[in-house]
Amino acid sequence: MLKLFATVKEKVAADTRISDAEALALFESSDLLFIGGLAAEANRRKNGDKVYFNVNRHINYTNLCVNRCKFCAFSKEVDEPGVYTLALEQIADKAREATAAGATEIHTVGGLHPDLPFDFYLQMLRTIKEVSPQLHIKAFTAVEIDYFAQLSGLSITGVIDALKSAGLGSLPGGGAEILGQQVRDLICPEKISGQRWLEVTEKVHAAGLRSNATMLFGHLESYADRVEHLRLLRELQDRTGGFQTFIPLAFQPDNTRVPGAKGVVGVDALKTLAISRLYLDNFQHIKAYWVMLGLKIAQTALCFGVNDLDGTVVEEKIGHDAGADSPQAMGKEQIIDLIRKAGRVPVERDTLYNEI
Ligand code: V47
Ligand code: SF4
Repeated sequence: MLKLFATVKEKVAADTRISDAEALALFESSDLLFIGGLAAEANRRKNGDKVYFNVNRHINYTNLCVNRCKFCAFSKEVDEPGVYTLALEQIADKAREATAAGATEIHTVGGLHPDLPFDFYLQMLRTIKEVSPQLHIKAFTAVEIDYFAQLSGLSITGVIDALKSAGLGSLPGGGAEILGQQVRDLICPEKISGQRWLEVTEKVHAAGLRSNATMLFGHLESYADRVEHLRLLRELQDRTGGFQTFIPLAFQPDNTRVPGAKGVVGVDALKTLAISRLYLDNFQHIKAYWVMLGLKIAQTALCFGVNDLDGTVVEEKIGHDAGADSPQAMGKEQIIDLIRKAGRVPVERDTLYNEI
């Protein structure tokens, strides 16, 4: 083990790639400060002292979903209490509120609605752009893109081109969960396969759109499953260079149906963020999504290789329906304060990491 740690240290110092076996050994180690120190070094070399955040607003257009993933407390069935679908006018109101609050990004995703036509999604994008042409729309996961292709009869590239023409700017990283099929069969058997998620994402990048990648961790997956997930992302990034940011999402267990899953402890969250930074040498940004991590762990993560805190969010539903105990929104000043108090330099960015 000591020899392996020495090798990892040398590799990080020389800015060379760590192997799957080395990543696995880091996950199995309890030397959090060693791993975190190396991740901080790797991050400093890429991003200096800067920590990025943005002013954004989430809009979840519907929670009705034909998929019913077992880890998801957000989705509902047709006649369940609390099921909703936003009208275009409600979406416009939220976009107007976001613009008034200085947002540069709308992040919009939703369930796989059984009846809405593909045209609804195009109109949704046009509606937001009519409210403010400056707003960048980061919308729809690879899972939704695949669903729209089935709905419309278009190819994946046809769907992306239509959405782009209607105002789509980039894609968020959801739907990746754990890419390995064995875990997927347990936690989200109805969702597209990990392989399909990768194929759709490759087509998104080929069409010239950037996207993010996530990993839902802390449920039934093993460390080896996490390493495999990271490997598949690193390989795709080698081919396309289209990923902007990697976001490990800490599983929130309340109201979910994953047997035995208890959620994530702080040490595991920090270790996972740090190993992501070390292994994903071809990702510029690693994000601590404060909604799922809580503010204290998200701030501490800034010393463990993280250089992004996401944004103001405003109306978070997916994590909070599953018991997240973070606030639902953050003010810009609050985020700046969190970053400054970690001794780092806050930088407001737009979705594509242009500094504002
Ligand atoms: O794909 C669902 C996750 C994702 C739970 O790209 C859960 O900038 C934890 O992808 N506990 C959607 N996570 C959110 C997402 C995201 C969020 C913020 C920023 C970006 C970005 C992307 O939420 C889903 C799923 O993996 N999720 N249920 C849960 N109980
Ligand atoms: Fe539907 Fe997405 Fe929830 Fe799965 S995670 S049930 S696809 S809303």
